[in-house]
Amino acid sequence: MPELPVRAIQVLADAHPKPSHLYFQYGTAGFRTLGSTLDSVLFRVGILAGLRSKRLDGRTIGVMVTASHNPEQDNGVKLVDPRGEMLEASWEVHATALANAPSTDAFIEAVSALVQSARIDLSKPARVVYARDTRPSGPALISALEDGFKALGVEARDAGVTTTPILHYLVKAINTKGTNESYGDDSEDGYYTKLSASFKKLIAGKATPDTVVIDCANGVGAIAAKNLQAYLGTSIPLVLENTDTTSRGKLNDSCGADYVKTMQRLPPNLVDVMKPGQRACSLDGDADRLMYYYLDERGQFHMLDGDKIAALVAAFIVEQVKLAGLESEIKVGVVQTAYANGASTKYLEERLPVKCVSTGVKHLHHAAEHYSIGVYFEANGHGTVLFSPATQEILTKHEPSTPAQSTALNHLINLTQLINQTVGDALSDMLLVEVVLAHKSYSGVEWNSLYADLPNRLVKVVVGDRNAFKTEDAERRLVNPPGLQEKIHELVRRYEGGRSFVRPSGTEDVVRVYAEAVLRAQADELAFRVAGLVYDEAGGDPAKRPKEFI
Ligand code: NG1
Ligand code: ZN
Repeated sequence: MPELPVRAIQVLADAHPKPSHLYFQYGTAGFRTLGSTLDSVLFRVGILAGLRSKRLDGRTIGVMVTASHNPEQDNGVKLVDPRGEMLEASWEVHATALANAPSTDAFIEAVSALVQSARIDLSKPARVVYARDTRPSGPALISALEDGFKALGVEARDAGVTTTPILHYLVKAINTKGTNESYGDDSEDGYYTKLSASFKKLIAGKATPDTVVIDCANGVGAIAAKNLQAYLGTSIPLVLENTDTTSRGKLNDSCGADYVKTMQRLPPNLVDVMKPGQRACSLDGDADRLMYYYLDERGQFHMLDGDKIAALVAAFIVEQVKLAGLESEIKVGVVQTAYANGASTKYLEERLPVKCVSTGVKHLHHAAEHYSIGVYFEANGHGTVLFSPATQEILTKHEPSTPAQSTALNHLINLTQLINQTVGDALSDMLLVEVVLAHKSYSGVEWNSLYADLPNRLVKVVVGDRNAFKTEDAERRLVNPPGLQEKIHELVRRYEGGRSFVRPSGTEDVVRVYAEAVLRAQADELAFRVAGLVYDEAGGDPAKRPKEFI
């Protein structure tokens, strides 16, 4: 039985000491904080990824270095399991334990304990594929990660600078290579070819879509969008904006999907670019979120968020399943979180099964796997559509009895190719939206009128200890601090169409407050009043109480 290469780990771990005053937590998006503090975390994640691979018999694990929509100075790292999905939850605890071991000796002890408790066979190979986004702190963090690989003897493949969804694609493609479940060629070329070929088939015979403006958030999505554009050729005219990935300070700055969603407005530098009625969309810093929008004839901004994408796509898929004559065999369902606009939930519930789960892609993804076709989107624009293995088999085996059934069946098969089956993917989702719009002959206006969003507001509250906030019922109810939920409920009752909930963020040291109501002013007021309750309850300094917390 081989032993841990303790000496090699020791020497390299000493070169990546843990800052003594910091605590790192593997949250909903992996580790994420100031990039300059993450050196030891990356080194340790290199070893953790190797151990995870050994545990899974040498299957390839993914490591993505990104902080997504966060400001440029932040960075982060997350692990991707062999099927291209998020790291299994039980290993999040191991990740946190390894990251916080105070010294090299303590770290080696924690690694040994993990090898024992998870019964890791050290004689197995360790294989990892890794990538980063365009953040300036990326290269140094990658070299810390590579030291981790070196210490454990990991066979590591560098996927360079690429998007989160492409890295997930690669992981799945590598692990299914040569099997009958092959996900595609394990290269970026394989990814672009798969997306562009299925897109072209899906819009064949339809009018070429109008020009779509893509705000690339000055991030890695700019590189991927440019590559994809070459594969798409003339099938869809794209105009790429915010593509500066080299100037400091530009990433996600007044642009990108998160800016659009939280500010509920156009990125300022698109104001002069967009024509009335023209569609545009924003990616986030690692291109796994997508927000659509358009300006109407009066120049008014209309946002088409993840909920609107879910509504558009779910209705289209239900229609195609019916047309293919597969209604009794294939059940389509939608998964949302409590952040979904109440109007979207109402619209969807009238048409198909809808489930609400806790925030975090892993919860959405797992719930979506319970349907034959599971559509999941977070309001912030992260989402995808999952086709179960049984459904994929039905689609390949089904014998259509009319030409119309055959057409719909082919559309569904092509959708399984177009849609990223591993994680939310802004570029794949953008093409999906354009396919549905082309089929329905919808402009942004018709799409937007599927239902009218309830006005809503999302507020952050800085508290002493966000871990004091505990929730239940898919985060819709607070159970701790005691008594606070009753006070929130009491407030909500006073607002027409009022809904509000409070939960600790998994990616920032804050508590989030969401509120919606029939009227804009009421949604704002409710959000700020609940934020005030949270602030007072959580021991915020009265002198620093934000004045808008009425
Ligand atoms: P937190 O910080 O836990 O609210 C945010 C998003 C999630 C998810 C993660 C991962 C909101 C309200 N929350 O999580 O939906 O996308 O980041 O990036 O949008
Ligand atoms: Zn992202």
